[in-house]
Amino acid sequence: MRVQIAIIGAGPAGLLLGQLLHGAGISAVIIEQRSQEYVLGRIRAGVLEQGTVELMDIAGVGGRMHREGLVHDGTELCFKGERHRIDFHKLVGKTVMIYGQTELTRDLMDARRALGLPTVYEAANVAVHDFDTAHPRVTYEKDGLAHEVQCDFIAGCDGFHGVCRASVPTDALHTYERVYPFGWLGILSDTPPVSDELIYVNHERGFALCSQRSTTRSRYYVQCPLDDKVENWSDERFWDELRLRLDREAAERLVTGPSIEKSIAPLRSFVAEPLRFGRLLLAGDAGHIVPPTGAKGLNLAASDVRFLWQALEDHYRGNQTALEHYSERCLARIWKAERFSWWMTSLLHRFPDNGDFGRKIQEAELEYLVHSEAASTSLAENYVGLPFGE
Ligand code: FAS
Ligand code: PHB
Repeated sequence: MRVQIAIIGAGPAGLLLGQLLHGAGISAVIIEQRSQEYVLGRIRAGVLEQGTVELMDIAGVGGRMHREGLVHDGTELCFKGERHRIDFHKLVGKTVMIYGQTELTRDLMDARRALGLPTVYEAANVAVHDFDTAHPRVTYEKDGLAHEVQCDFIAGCDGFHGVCRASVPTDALHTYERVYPFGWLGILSDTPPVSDELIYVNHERGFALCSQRSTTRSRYYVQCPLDDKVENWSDERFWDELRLRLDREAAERLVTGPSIEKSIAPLRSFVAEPLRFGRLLLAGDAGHIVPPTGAKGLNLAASDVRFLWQALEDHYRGNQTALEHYSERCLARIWKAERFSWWMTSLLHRFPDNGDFGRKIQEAELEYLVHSEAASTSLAENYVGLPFGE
């Protein structure tokens, strides 16, 4: 097979890039190691920045998102048993969209299928070759048969554990990493959300987050030890622990029910530099990871894709500037999101080594944050997504 772009990975980054390239008349194939059902079964992000919403509209797949997504004007911070609202719309004139990553991925998969665009699921032994030449190749096996794709560029959208970044010579890559000493235990339930907007909780027992997927489906998280096991958590134990971390009003309002998904995710900050190696370009989790506290992971993937789509479109029009600056443009935005995600995580979680002093500093910062318009505005402009030009 020969295409202009070989995209590795059918997560949000790969699918969104494929849709945008199609709109620009650029041929691409997506090669994914898992089945569609497996990809859709992963329960992940829930908050879309306006930039991501706009990109879905440009890609022509925003219809259901606008019909079923929930627009939120703000969020709440809960500490010392009290909730404080941060009003995004009043402070920075922007909002966020609550629409699960699963639904966004489903919309992109459905659109790709309807257009009959080439997508290989359950590809085995995917490998990338010769990306330091003008003739990169991808090989894979499907149903026991070997296949090869010749292309102009390879888009590495294969996530943190993918093959693309792993194929780059280690001396060509510099990585930065911080692993956090706790995880998030998440539960999905068909119960009405406890509040109209999200609630981020700083509590002596640990962080908690009340999120949602719709008016009838909720997503909750509690901070748990890194070595904890999901088998240790019955639904009842989860609900009891969540209640202990909520303010009184939310604890009384909480509607519990059977979990339809329950899992523990580790938290890390990670960045690989640069993001381009000849004809291989990394986008999304393949190049960086953020702790989900700032709701940035999916949105960063979308902003990388925006830059990559523009760079590839310009390349085929004979202008190489955006391609030559792809990595630095992405990284300028990535590092600001990494900082915000690290800051939100540091502010809201219990760190084993922080001690009483660390706890008092967190409380002082939260008090300052909710009583200073300047501090609240800073949180708001980062949470809704910084402008692309910056
Ligand atoms: P993805 O990892 O989504 O997709 C990569 C794709 O590449 C996968 O389908 C994978 O199967 C495929 N792949 C991997 N190796 C391959 C190979 N060798 N060959 C072919 N295909 C290969 N973000 C938030 O904003 N909020 C959250 O609450 C949140 N929660 C998360 C919870 C968990 C457990 C995880 C892991 C991440 C979470 N994230 C969250 C971040 C997440 O949403 C990512 O940012 C988002 O999925 C990034 O999308 P992609 O870059 O497309 O990577
Ligand atoms: C989610 O709904 O899964 C979610 C929302 C906001 C976050 C993290 C996760 O910061």
